[in-house]
Amino acid sequence: MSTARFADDPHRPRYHFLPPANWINDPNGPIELNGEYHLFYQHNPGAACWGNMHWGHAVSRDLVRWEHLPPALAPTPGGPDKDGVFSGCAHNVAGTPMLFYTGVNPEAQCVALADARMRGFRKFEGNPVIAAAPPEIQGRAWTGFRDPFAWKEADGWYALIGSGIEGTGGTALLYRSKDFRTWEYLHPLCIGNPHETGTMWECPLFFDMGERKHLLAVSPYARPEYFLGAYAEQRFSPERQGLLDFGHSYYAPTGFIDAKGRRIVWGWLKERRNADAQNAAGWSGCLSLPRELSLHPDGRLRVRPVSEVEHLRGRHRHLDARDISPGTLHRLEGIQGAQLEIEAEFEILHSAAVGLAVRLADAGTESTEILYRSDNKELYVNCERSSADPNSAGGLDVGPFALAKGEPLRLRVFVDHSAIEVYANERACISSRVYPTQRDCIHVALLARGGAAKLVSLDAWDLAKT
Ligand code: DQQ
Repeated sequence: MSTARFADDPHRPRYHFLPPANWINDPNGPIELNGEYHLFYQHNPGAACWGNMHWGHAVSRDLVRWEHLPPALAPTPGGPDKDGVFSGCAHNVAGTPMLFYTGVNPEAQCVALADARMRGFRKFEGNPVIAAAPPEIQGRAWTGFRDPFAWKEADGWYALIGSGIEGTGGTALLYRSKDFRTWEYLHPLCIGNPHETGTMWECPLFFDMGERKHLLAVSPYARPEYFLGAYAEQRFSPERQGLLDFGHSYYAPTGFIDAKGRRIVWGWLKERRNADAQNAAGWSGCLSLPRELSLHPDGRLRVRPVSEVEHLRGRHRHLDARDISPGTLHRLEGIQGAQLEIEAEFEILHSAAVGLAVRLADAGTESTEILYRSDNKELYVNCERSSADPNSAGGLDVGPFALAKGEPLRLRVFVDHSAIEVYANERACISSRVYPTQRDCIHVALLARGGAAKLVSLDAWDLAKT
């Protein structure tokens, strides 16, 4: 389908992944097969709102340029997925690529088999492969049963299914299989604190991170949380915890381990404008850039865009060191655009807050500020003044972030029309959505508050449309 009708849309992202039209939510089943990356996603092919869930499908050789293929899975009338093909994963099972997903009403787990090139799909005649959750978990009712995430161990396949225990906490139920078709329930992998991570975990993701650590990420109807910890005897003991992204737009991340051993994850970047605006636009949602997760030497989670994102870089500009006096915006005359990557390093010096403004209007009336606050140890994207349109929510995307003494602030910022992604020192991320009303919201500025800071260097690139 041609996307020509969106050519003048000022808000549609140009290098973030999204379908040719209509609705996208969760990424599903990323997999590398025969040198190609396949990405699936929750898709409503008929409207720019959630409903009639299909698995959309795209293929790429470099994780950034995608060719759209016909949807891989659609609801089958009368089948266990008649009311929607919900989220899941994909694996190569003894030479047969297989999709593992949830059918709904009631929630049941299903599989589909693909041809060797992953261009044709056929649902397994024995579906559902897991007809129902255990009647109760630890003597209590469960809160949901969906979004299988599988991996292989020496003795066979394991899978987590997102769930929760009423009055107790969110959980991921662990299953085991030899053939991906017959699954045996084991037990909850771990159970969360209901006050921190609710009583339902959607879209569990579980990676062996090396260094004898595993990562569990879950989407608890709030910003996705990750746990790093030890996995032994089929139980997981969290040791560290954090938000995968501080942005309120980021949800339902999933990922896979590619042939190079990289743990690669996408999340859904939800819209922040009302349903009428989404319908009028003819599209809704996009995915984050593919992010590589690994461990810093000190054991903290390291997050950065995959290196292939650099393939998008076009015209480059560089700025040398300069002081940033407090209280005024220092507009960067040579650097303008709505489709940019900016890499900047700052010394905090005496400032209480330092960072950048992007999507800044000529007259300064609309602006999105990306700031590190050394006074209260926070990183944030302030969207309160991003748009004069009352139908788009502003909001503050903020999370805890502290620099060590003398450590510079290293920001990597991706501006893609309405999609903004910020990476700080490869250990914190913020995704936001902004809808400036003025076409001249293309400026970039430096800013400091409460004292002077210093720009050590800044590089900016125009990024190509994919
Ligand atoms: N989205 C899917 C579900 C999942 C939720 C439905 C998370 O499978 O739990 O579109 O956004």
